[in-house]
Amino acid sequence: MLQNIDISKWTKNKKVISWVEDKIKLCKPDSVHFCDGSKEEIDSLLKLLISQNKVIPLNPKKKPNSYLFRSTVDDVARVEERTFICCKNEEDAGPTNNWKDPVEMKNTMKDLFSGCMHGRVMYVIPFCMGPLSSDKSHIGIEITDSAYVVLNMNIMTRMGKKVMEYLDKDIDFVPCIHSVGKPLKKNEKDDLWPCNPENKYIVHFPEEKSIWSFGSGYGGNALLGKKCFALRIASNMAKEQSWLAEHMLILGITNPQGEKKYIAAAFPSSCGKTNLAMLQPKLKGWKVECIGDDIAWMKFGEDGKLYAINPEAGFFGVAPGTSYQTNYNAMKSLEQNSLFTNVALTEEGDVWWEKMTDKIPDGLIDWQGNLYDPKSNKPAAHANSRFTAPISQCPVRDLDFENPKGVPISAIIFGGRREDVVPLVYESFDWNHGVFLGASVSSQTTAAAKGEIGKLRHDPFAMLPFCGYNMADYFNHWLNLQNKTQSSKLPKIFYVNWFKKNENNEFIWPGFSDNIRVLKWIFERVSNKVSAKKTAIGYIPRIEDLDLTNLDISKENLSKLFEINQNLWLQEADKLQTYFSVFKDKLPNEMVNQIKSLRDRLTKETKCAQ
Ligand code: OXD
Ligand code: MN
Repeated sequence: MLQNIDISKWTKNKKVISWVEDKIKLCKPDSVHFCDGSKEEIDSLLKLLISQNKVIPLNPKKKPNSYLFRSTVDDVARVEERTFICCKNEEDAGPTNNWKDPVEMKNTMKDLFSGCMHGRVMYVIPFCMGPLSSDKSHIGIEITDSAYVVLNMNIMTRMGKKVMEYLDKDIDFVPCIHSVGKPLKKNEKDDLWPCNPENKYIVHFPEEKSIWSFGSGYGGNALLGKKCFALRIASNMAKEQSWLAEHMLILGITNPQGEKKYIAAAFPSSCGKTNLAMLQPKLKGWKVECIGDDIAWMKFGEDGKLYAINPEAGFFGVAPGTSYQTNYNAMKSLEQNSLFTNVALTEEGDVWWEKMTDKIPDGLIDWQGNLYDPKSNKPAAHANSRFTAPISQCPVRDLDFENPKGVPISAIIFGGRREDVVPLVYESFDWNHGVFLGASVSSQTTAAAKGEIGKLRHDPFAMLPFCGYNMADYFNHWLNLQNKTQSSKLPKIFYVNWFKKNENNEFIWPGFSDNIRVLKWIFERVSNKVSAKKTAIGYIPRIEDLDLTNLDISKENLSKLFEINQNLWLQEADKLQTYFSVFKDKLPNEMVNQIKSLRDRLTKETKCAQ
């Protein structure tokens, strides 16, 4: 039994002291470790994990200071059906979230966490989401019994000693507690990837702004700074304080004349945010630089513009599909000091995943640790396998990444994975219409969350799994932002779809580096340099304004890319109306008006696209 831990030696913040004391009493760990984020600390954790066979060091000649973890088969993705928003009124969580009464859920949590760290070390991780000196940043403390979480949080957040001076100043913090949910009896041998698949709970208390996560050691379920704090809890903070916490990448784009603009873009999980955030432009003279690939916090500056920071410090990217051809900068970012989860291992002690190279290396070990049989029809790396790499290693990291002011956002892009209906790019008529475009995002599902893959689902603002309150109130929050500033200061809103297919089931648009052609049009639209064609769904590019230099694309494919099929769009409007009906009378009237206007425009304009 653990006794006499003097937490006041670690911090003077009374709220922190009593919270940590309380959690020690509840979880009953064998020991407590206050993380300082030093290299020595990280090295000794790795040494411990290596001695326990819980991690595989990669060949330092291939991937210096990098490590491979393998989870169990039942702990490979976010678990949306086990994710809960616990506020007093069920209506405040809304129909798209799983709601539970906070008092009941707190009791359930206390029961589960009681003694859950027996035989384990409790790690206490102070962390900052966003640059340390920024007034847009927020602090959290994660208590966890997983060393894997500590190692990942060390890359994904600013953590350890550097956060303590802020905590000591009595700054408020978001308390986050996590356990793999597998207490050890005396002399019981630990699992290589301890977890408790039958009892997973990812729980948020938005009113008190706290997070409790139990049973899973994986990604967004366990690294609580990411989806739980930076999106679900932060979206509540943002609603209360008139800012935005969004599932968006942030990139800087510079034209050949040296003018620079910043763009934020929201796509559902595993739809190419990381690729877009650091793309290598095909067009000469254009440059893209990366601020972030997953989350944006945007607050109004004194000049009335929206300024964005990336609350994270690392990439927790989907590995399969990433290659030097498709995302050179991501590959460079993960060449060293990186962690890998559920990827395959080569004979040389390097990592591999599907589409990294054309040829599958011989003698691969798959993500479950077995010799890989390429004829098995199974992937060698899990479809949701990940790399964790520091943003500081990204060759195109934007110089303003650490700027405490953030960067001014000129355009916001929404998008999804749609084989048909939705054109390559279109622009909203105004802010209300832009909010409607965000609300109408739908996409085919991917392996990022447990469940069926390839099914079309509505995912408003790509925030369906991440909005920590009633989505209808969230639509309203977005609509109301226009009252906080002049409309000329607000970003313009666009919608893109890289995934349209032709009759032969082939992708029409090459995507990746060629997406610069679309970004260029957006850049020129926000600079008022090009006009556009008005259609029933929004403004689309005039073909002569889309830079197609050196792109081999047929006329038929091009017109398919921008086709606006009246019938399909009317069906789209019907589906959206049915989807919106789940919000009942909470749905802002403006959304109803937008559907009606869309229908009116579609029926008036018989021929929109050509
Ligand atoms: C992620 C996700 O991990 O969206 O970023 O699932
Ligand atoms: Mn994401």
